[in-house]
Amino acid sequence: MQPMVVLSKAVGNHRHKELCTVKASDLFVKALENEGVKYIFGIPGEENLGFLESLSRSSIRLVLVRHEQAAGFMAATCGRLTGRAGVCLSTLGPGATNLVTAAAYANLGAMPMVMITGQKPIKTSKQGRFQIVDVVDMMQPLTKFTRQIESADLVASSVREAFRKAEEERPGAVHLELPEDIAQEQTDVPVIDPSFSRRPVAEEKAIDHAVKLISHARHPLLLIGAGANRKRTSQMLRQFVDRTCIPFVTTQMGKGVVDETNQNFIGNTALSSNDFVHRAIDAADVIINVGHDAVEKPPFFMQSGGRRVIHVNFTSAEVDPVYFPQVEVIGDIASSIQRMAEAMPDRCGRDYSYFNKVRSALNDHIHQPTDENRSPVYPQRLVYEVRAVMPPDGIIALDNGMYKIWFARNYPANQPNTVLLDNALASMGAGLPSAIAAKIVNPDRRVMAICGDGGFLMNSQELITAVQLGLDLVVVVLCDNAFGMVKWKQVDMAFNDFGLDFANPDFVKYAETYGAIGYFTETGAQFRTVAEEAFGAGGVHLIQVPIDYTDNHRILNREIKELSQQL
Ligand SMILES: Cc1ncc(C[n+]2csc(CCOP(=O)(O)OP(=O)(O)O)c2C)c(N)n1
Ligand SMILES: [Mg+2]
Repeated sequence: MQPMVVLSKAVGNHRHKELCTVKASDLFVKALENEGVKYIFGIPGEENLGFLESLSRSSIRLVLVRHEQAAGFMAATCGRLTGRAGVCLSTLGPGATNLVTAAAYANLGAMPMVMITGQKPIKTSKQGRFQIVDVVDMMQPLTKFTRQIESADLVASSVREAFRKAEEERPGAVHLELPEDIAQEQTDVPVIDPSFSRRPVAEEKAIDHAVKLISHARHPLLLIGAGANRKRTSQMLRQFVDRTCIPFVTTQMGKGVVDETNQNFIGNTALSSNDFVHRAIDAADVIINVGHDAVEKPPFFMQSGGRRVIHVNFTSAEVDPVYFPQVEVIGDIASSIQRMAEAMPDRCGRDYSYFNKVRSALNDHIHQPTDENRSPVYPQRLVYEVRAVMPPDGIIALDNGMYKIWFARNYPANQPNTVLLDNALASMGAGLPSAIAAKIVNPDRRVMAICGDGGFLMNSQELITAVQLGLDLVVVVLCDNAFGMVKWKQVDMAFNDFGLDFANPDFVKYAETYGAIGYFTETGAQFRTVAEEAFGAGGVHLIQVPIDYTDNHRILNREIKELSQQL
């Protein structure tokens, strides 16, 4: 940072007062440093040049990308992984419009993110309406907070407020617009430090009520959703499971909060209905629903007079026709869970034989096709091989496609945030950028991006960003030459096969033109060898894997339904 400019100004009574003033963009960057920001992802434009110059003298690292949408996905992923808002930067107009998908991704996915966009001078402009769109208004439905900074004196409070809003429950996206002329103004308003604050905790009576209900239940079930994936909750939930022996189920975005190889894990609600796990949900008389987030497809449907539901979350339940919990424990989740565990009598003696039956039927079904070495590769086999290659703390970052269901259902996650998937906006194109961000945040852990051939090409340009950053990254591209997931739905809805097939480039050569190393693997066994080699060698590697989706419909829509009904 540039030293503060010290101006000596004469004041009315002729005494001299020392005033410290600083350029607004310098102060902005200082405020970001004060919030603990380490990286800014983005593409600057002419209107950000003052800000960029301030940034060049800061401790913050600029990660230059090739599309603003990717910058937003990266910033959101930083927020998701750290709990502190990730930051992205773009110019006005077209740069800002490129950020909107990422804004929706962060806001729906509860990932704290601050977007900073430039703007033409607001006091005088000689360029008419060139490139001008109302970015502040455009961001309104996609953010928790969107503001133009109209004066240098508002920089400090605006930045603090933006971070406060982005990070507090429920986290999400915020936006600040810094116009070119304001960035150059001077101000003497200093940065504001983040306050010391703790989340409020649940009322004792609510805890008592929940404990009573669970204690009288014969078949209680714990459901871990997206909102449970926060710092400290993981440890408390594990202790809760160990102490009470209550079986648990995860939603797609609740994966890994508690180790899914734990003997009390029953399954994931990757499919909306008719899977083995839904039989366990049907059999439960009380569901302890932790971190329920209405943004995920409902993991179960309530019916009046049916099983009781205890809603444990930071905020109260959004009621709809299929969700109207009878008891709510509202406050910091970690604290609630810890207090509930302490107040519960040790009840490992309950009869969980039916849940155990569900678990072993699911496990058999998951493991049965893993020795299937066909080419193209069976998705179940691929999931198995990826799990074998990834250590417990390894991170897989999924794009959006058919394989996401297979990974959510069949890949046991060991630790929180080791399966980065988006079951909120469910946008294609986020797999590679989120893997890049995960590797930047966790340089010592294995990170693998897993993308479909459609989704990969939506942000494949970021391969060059990964190469330039010198990252060690393995990118898997699953090729069915189609928008496979939509095809799967098309079959299920008995529509004709139409409009979803495409041609692919040669991904091995494609990777090579970026300075990455490309491979083509035909079988699951080959995949494991190549992936191990790629991680061992370091650098950016792309593995093209032909994938066999021909049995998706039969297995996911029929076989699983029939088998689970027999339980
Ligand atoms: C940005 C965006 N566009 C469209 C969709 C709708 N969509 C969901 S999955 C999918 C197909 C994905 O194809 P691909 O990446 O090849 O993965 P596959 O399902 O074939 O494995 C589409 C088009 C979406 N989710 N996001
Ligand atoms: Mg595809």
